[in-house]
Formats: sequence, structure tokens, C-alpha cells
Amino acid sequence: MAKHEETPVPCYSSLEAVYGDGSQLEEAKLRFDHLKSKFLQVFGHPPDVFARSPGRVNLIGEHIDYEGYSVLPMAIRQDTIIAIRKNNAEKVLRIANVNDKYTQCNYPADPNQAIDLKNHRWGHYFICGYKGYYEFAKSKGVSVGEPVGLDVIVDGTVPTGSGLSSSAAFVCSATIAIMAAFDVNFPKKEIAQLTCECERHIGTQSGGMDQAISVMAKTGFAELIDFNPIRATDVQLPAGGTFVLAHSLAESQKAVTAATNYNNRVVECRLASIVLGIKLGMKQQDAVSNVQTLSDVEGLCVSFANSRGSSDPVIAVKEFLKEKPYTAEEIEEITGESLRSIFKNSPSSLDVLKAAQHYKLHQRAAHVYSEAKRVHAFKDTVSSDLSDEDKLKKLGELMNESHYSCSVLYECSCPELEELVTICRDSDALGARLTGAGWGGCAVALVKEPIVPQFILNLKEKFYQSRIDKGVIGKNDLGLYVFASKPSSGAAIFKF
Ligand code: NG1
Ligand code: MG
Repeated sequence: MAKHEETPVPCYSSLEAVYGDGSQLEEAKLRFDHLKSKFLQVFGHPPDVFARSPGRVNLIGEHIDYEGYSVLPMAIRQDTIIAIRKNNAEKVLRIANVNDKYTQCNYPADPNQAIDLKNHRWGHYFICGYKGYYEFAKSKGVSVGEPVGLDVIVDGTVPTGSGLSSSAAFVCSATIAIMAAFDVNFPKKEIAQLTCECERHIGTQSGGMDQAISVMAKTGFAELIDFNPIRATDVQLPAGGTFVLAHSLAESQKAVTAATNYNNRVVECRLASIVLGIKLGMKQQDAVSNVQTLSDVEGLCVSFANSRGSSDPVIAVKEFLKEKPYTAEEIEEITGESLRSIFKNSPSSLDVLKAAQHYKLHQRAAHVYSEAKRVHAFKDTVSSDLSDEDKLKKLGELMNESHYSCSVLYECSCPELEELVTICRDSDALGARLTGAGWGGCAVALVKEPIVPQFILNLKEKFYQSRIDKGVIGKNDLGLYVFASKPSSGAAIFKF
């Protein structure tokens, strides 16, 4: 039997395979019916096919996917559903949304169009998938013919800016819907790779975690995701624990703040890896041309640590990267090349250089290497012969350590997340941490199953009530911002 990730995205003729037979199914039926009638109303004909892809919560392994390290997310039930139909009459991509907050976006049916990054629009994420599909088809030698128009309606339930990857749910469902409209399908792991690359058209230099889990998730399992090549290994979480997601209500606008936040960290990691490479004996020119990520120089760091009786690459970080932030000039002195020249082929990195005052190479590298180890410790704990109770305790500790590292070394937390994580721990979570890119969005807490209702009540009282009183959120909307989550299924196509 072909491995799960080698098989194409499944195509179903009914909703049960994905939404089960409980209240989720009822909710899904309403959403699909609404999509159909809205499609008819907006475009004058029914959709041809639907695709859905879920959001995700990352349990551990933050800001390391783009450095080549494995991460451990699970899919959540919130997803993006897309209804689509080819429109041969007009060469236009008409992208509407069930939510009136998102006004219809029209784009030319041109796979070579540039995305206008200076004017961010929600429809841009669809264009990522559109461009990605054509780039992929070209690389596979699939004949695509003349571009045609597409009529599209989107219905997303993953809260935006929440660190739960509404963006990947959108890009993946868009790509898969486009493929389904053109009647083609590919192995899931190839779609995971393609969607990871095409989401970068939005201007963030992201890794591939979100798309990989959205496309390859399986009900009931978290997944250890490895990169280069992308691979997913099922992780069965210990019984007795539940992951509760809680929104800090600070929205992180990653596409807008990329130069100072997300892409800034990607650039700092690249510089840290080049400097480490040189300090550990590489020629300047070699390091600048060949070292892309901290995983590229891990071997050198580990050899150095071994000479000190350890295998921890953080030893090399401590020895060779000073704690005080580096100026551009200090780094250029080490690399023998200007930063502008190192990043000359990456416009979004050049934006980072313009905005940066200094570069915290020591802290960023220490986070990445230690977080990569925690992912494996998490996986090893799950498969160890400890009791479920002891496993949960250990997983909680690893989550706490991960949060500390994100907050102090990677500086991707924010005051609201700090407050929320503290409240989670005070409310008897086994562990709690920010999840996703950070700078806002959600925390994830590991909680013993029997106390979940009390835990959620505590959060309501200590974190949300004052925000309800101030009108930040409605008192009936609490369920949208704090909920327990089980590992859900990955992408699917529906043809009725
Ligand atoms: P969020 O912020 O949840 O979209 C982002 C990246 C991930 C990963 C995490 C941090 C995108 C699409 N995703 O996730 O690849 O790097 O941050 O671990 O940018
Ligand atoms: Mg995202």
C-alpha cells in the first residue's frame, strides 16, 4: 500500500469522511449549503467542486522549520472551504467570500502576474496558490493550455492573525481547488512542497510546517514533520491530556510586519549561520555562498561541542557568537562582504536590512538549536515507556521551556501572550506556550482532561472577562477564542 503522504488528496462525495457524524457535520452541511447558494447568487451558476484544508496548532518546534528542523503540529477542525468553477467566458479570477468583511477581489487570469505586496489584499493568498499551481505544472511537464477565468467563493473558520495558520489553510485549499477545477491531482507530499513554496509569494520567507500539516494531517494524530524532503510521521498523543487553544486577542499581521518580525528573524538566523561557519573554519566566500540555515552548520557546531565533551551545538554558539547585538559593520568585518551584497537576490531581506538597528545572532541561534532538540525530546517522550501521566508532565515541561526560549531568546511574544500563558499555568496547565509565529495570536496549553471545563472558566474569568466588559469581544463569542482541540484530518476535495 502506498504511504499516506504518497497518495493524492482524497476526493469524497459526502461530508462524513471529514466532518464525522456529530455536531460538526451539521455545521459543515450548513456551510456547504450556504456556499452553494451564495455561489449561484454571485456568479449565476453552481460551483463545480469544493476543496477544504485545515488550520493547525503547533505543539512544539517554533521558528525552526525555515532553518530545516523538524516540527510537531496537529491539524485543528477549523478550516477553509473553497467553492470553484472554471469560467471560459472571461479571463478573470473572481474571488468572493461568504464574509462581507472581505470584498470581492478580481485579478487577471494570468499566472505570471506579480502580487502587489505594497497593497495587501485578502485575495492575494488565492493568487499564491494560482501561481504555485502553474509553476508546479510547468516543472512537472503537465500541459495547462491557455489560462481561463475562475469563479471562487471562500469560507474560512480559522481565526486570522491567530498563529493557527489561516493563511496556509487558505493557500492550500486554493491550490487544491484549482487543481480539482482542472481535474488534476498529485501526491500529498508534492502538494505540501508546492504550497510551502508558493505561500512565499506573499512576502514572508516561511518554512513549510503549516502547509505540510494542512495537506497531510490524519484524524487522531499529531505529526512530526521533517523537511528536505517533506515527510510526516504519526505521533499518537498520550491519553488523559487535552490541548486547549486560547487567543491573546492581539492580532499578528504577519504580511504587514514581516520586515521587523518574521523575515527579520530569518535574516538573523542566516547571518548567525554564516558567522558560525566562518568561526568554525569555513572560508568567508564559501560560507556566504553555501550556508543558508543553522542546520547547514550544525555538523561543525556539534564537532566543536564534542571536543568539549558535549554534543550540544549551543556550546559553539556560546563560544563564537557574542551576546551583545552585532552591528552591520561588525558582521561585514567577519564575512568580508556587505550585507546588501549577501542578500542582493532577496528583496524582502533587503527590506529587513533597511529596518534593522542591530542583529541578535547569539540569542536567535541558541533558540533554534535548543528548540530543535526539544522537538525530538517531545517525540521521544511520547514513544517512551513512561506512564501517560509522566509523559504528560514531561511534555508540559518541554512546552514551558519552548515558550521561555521564544519569549526571551527569539523575542516573538507580546504582553498579551505573556499574561495569557501565565494565567494558563496558574490555572494548572501542565505546560503552556505561544504557538505559531507569535507577536500576538494564540497560546496552546496542555491540560488534564477532567479539569478542562474549569480551566476554560478560569481563563474566562481572569483573561477574557475584562475584555468582554470593554467590548473587545462579544460575551457570546468566547467559544471562538478559547476551545479544546483534537487532532483533525487534512485536506480533501468534495464533488457531489
Ligand atoms: P503562522 O504565523 O502560524 O502562519 C509561521 C510560519 C511557519 C512557522 C511559524 C513559526 C507562514 C506561512 N508560516 O506560522 O512556517 O515558521 O510561523 O514556527 O509564514
Ligand atoms: Mg500564516
